[in-house]
Amino acid sequence: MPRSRGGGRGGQEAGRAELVSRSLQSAQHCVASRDFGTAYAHYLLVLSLAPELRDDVKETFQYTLLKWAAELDSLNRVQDLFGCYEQALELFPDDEVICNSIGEHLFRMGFRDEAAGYFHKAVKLNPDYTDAKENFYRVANWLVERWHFIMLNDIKRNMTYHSAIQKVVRLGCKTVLDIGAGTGILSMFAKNAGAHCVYACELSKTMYELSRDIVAANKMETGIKLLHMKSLDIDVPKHIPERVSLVVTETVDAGLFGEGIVESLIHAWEHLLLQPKPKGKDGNFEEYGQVIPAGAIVFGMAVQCTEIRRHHRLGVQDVAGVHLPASVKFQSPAFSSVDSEETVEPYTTEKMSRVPGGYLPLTQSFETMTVDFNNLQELKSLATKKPHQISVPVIQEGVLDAIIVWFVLQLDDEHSLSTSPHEETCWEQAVYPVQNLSDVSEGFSILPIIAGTLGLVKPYSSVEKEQHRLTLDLISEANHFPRDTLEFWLRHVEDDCAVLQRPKSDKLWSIIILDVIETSGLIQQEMMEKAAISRCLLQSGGKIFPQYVLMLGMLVESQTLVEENAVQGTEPTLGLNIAPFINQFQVPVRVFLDLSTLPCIPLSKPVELLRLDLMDPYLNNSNREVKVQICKSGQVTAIPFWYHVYLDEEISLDTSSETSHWKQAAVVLDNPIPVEIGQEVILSIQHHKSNISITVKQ
Ligand code: 44T
Repeated sequence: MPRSRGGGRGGQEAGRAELVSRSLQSAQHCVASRDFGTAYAHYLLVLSLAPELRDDVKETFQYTLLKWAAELDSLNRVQDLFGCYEQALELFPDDEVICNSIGEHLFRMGFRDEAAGYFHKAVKLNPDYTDAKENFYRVANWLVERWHFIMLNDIKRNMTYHSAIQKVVRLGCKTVLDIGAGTGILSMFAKNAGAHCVYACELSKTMYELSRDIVAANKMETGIKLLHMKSLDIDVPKHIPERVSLVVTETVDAGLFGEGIVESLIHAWEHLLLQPKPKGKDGNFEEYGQVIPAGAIVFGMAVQCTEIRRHHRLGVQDVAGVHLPASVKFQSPAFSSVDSEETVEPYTTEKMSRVPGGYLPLTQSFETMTVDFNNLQELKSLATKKPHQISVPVIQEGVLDAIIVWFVLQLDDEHSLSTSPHEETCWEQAVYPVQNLSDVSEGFSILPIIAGTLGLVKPYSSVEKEQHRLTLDLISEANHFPRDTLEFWLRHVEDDCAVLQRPKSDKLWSIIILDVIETSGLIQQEMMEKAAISRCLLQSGGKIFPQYVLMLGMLVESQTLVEENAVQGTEPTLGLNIAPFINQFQVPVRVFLDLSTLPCIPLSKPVELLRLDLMDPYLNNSNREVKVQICKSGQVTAIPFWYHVYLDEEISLDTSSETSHWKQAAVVLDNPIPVEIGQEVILSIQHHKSNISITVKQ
């Protein structure tokens, strides 16, 4: 055969080798000349022709991919960007760097759940990969919400559900559907009580996968059929073979209805449950359908509460000499549902027993409504019910700030759970603020206007949303600010670099104000990196506000923090093995803490943990040890921390002050450390870029 025609195996092989080697060379050449797009294409060719080179080229391929992705990102070529990642994942399906990087892009684009999934995958692939871990901790709260830990640790709630389920299963309800299974705990109660068939549905992918592991670990995978779906999409006999005699569910939020329990149960009665038992008729439990919980009573109470007022009402008309005109409406998130995409509930939630400053009841508690979950007609009429009025006598003079709402969940006629603020319970209450003003969304700042009032300054501001810019324009106008005094640039979510840029007209900045601490109590992501860029954009003698930040902390014993952080062994879950699975989603730092009302015993005085200097990087030390004097014997379980933000040498803000908008955060230890009065404990503070870790040296 004529070789020159490329026929024959040897010839093909040689041709392939030649092409691979040339493409590889081109790829390397392109990387060197920073043409990452072309390099990436060459690598794809190399890898498709010579998969055996996978391990050799992995590192440069990754580098090329990340560079090319960054370029596509800045060009806003989103589809190409994710196309690339998809290809890359096909070639390297178990690559933690690629997963983490996809997560970062998704996160910046606002897809937090999806991002969280990729960070979780990256951490699973490599538990020591610090970047992915940091990212994971920031989003774990979205994947598995913190209340899972709190509810699973609530032994009273678990026992009450357990008894109620056991009772009806023993009476004959042998086919069970668990709506909103979460970890699968109620399904396992039903199975253990003797149910023949248990079906469980769960909407969240993460929770569904977790429940599969948990059910298997408890050796019930053959008895419980898990479905990753919304109950409303379940069809008999497609997904479950028969109608069931019992539905168990705890798909209720602090306001009872926020998880859609009424809609789910209407659907369940119409399509998934056996017919209800006619009144007065006894008979076999297996022939009829019923629901646990059987019903609920909803209560309300009018309260005065300065903390709620502070969050939902603008208490001032002037801020540092800037007048806020009435035409500017600051809306609380609880009332912004009209034009936003997601349906937002008209309430927020609060654990009233722990609200800073407490609250004053202005009325007695009153019943607002009752619901019978075993009555389809009633459920249906509820879904279309008109609002009604109730009048309630005032028993205490005061300012009406909110109506707080809770409920008693009647599992059956002997078992009930209350979410009342007086109850020792894991539940928060629903808060319906009476005022719909204020609680301006994060990222909105009138600092540039304040700066503008101080004299001959030309403030520039980065604004996150067009709406914010319009609002600043309105406020400027009301304060008789010449229109062109203030200049803005819109900050694009994907484009972080644009936040810090050179001034348009002038040479360099004289003051740069950085937002350094999040409301959650954490340091802003990349804060030190932004400070470093800012230093390069300052004119000589220019200043960064704040100049430096002190981080303070103390050692405490707090059972509450421990229980809110991780499921504590098998005891609270009545012997079921759930803790090690859900605890994978535990995070080492608890955020949005109210230190002033946290149940805890201080074991030390506050100490300075770290100084972060934004103006002078040489004053920062990356790792240090701090000695802490123990002033009371006990078990150290947590290290709450907060900040003193020094705008300059004299003027500072304390983020633990009760009048600040900041909450606090705390490191929660995996294992408590026993300490004696007089002892010294050494804390090791590691600080890398803007990520800080605090550990106790043993
Ligand atoms: N909130 C408690 C409990 N689901 C909410 O995906 C108490 C809140 C709480 N699955 C502070 C404190 C506390 N079909 O995993 C979730 C959810 C799932 C469904 C399938 C459906 N129709 C649904 C509806 C919901 O059910 C699980 C539980 S629902 C939420 C419980 C400590 N804030």
